[in-house]
Amino acid sequence: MRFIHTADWHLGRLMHGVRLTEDQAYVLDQLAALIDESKPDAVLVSGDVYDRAVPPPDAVELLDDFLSRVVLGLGTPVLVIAGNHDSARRLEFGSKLLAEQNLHVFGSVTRDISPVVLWDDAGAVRFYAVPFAEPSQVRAEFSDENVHDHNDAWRVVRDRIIAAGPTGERSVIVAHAFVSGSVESESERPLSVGGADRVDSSHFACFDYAALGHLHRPQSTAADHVRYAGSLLKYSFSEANHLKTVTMVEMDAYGACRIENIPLTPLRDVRCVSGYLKDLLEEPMSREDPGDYLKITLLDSGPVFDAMGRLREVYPNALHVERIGLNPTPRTEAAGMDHRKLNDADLFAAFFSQVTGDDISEEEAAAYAAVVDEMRRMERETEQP
Ligand SMILES: [Mn+2]
Repeated sequence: MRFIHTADWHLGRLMHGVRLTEDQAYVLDQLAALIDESKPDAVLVSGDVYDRAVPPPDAVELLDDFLSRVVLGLGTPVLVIAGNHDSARRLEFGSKLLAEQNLHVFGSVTRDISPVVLWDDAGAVRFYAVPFAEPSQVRAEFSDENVHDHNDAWRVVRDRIIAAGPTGERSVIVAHAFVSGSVESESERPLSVGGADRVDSSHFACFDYAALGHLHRPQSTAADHVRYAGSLLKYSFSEANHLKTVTMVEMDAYGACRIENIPLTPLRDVRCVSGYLKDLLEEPMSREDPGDYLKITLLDSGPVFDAMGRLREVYPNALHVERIGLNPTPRTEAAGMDHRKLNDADLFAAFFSQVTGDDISEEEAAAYAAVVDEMRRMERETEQP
């Protein structure tokens, strides 16, 4: 059994105000060509298909086009789950009809987790596709009052799958979750505030392969077969040194997996460069790719007039210019940090201490986390009347 695992496409995403649809279409073309060439038995998309609950029309068109080419044109079954960026209800529209064509879309978590079963010469492989869900949704759906966080939710889901499935058959789980010990990037939106989103790798290691989504750096976690495919593209400058890949998995008759990472070549790379303005303008550091998405750090200490305007004449996709050596003396520890690198809770703690003159207490931080989680939950529920 051969399948391709990919995740975190974030179709419709903006990076520093620039829409990435053209870049996404460019790599999806390569993925379609790879599917055509390698003829996998299935393609797994582990959530965050879209960047937001109501994606822009060109992103919807791009997904429609890609899925039609693969499912109808190439006859390859595709399994898609919703991630935390997707609207479960919108994504699952028409899913019963689409399943007839071998496009299996899972939007909302359900009590009955029935697998998509595919066959090879050695028998059946059961693919359990579990979309992202809030702990409160799992608590209600599974009528289990003991579900308080994501780890509890996954324990219940895993136990249900294992209890219902036959033993001895090969199985794959498709999931969108944050496995403890894995490495984050800057472009992921926390699943909940304050670390309550981490789940134990053991919930996934018991399957022959775990096709994970959520974290944008391609990585195996805990074991080779528990894997994040990583995002389709670099979605922040913190990912400039990532090699984005899709994962090709070859499963043998006993469920052992051989994993190969296949790089996709972006239309424009995401890079960080630094230098003096004069040098950058007169001797472009990378004449070969001046159209890449760039973060430029200027080393000049004196005043610089219209740095971005002048840089863009040479580097049309310069997205961010940073000056070092110009930062005012920070008043507090957090004020000296780059606010884009702080998470919600740290940002609020910095704001709190600036307004009150005191550091935030543990109780106050916990109260803040509870309010934000509740707010996010309500947002999702209004999404899903
Ligand atoms: Mn994501």
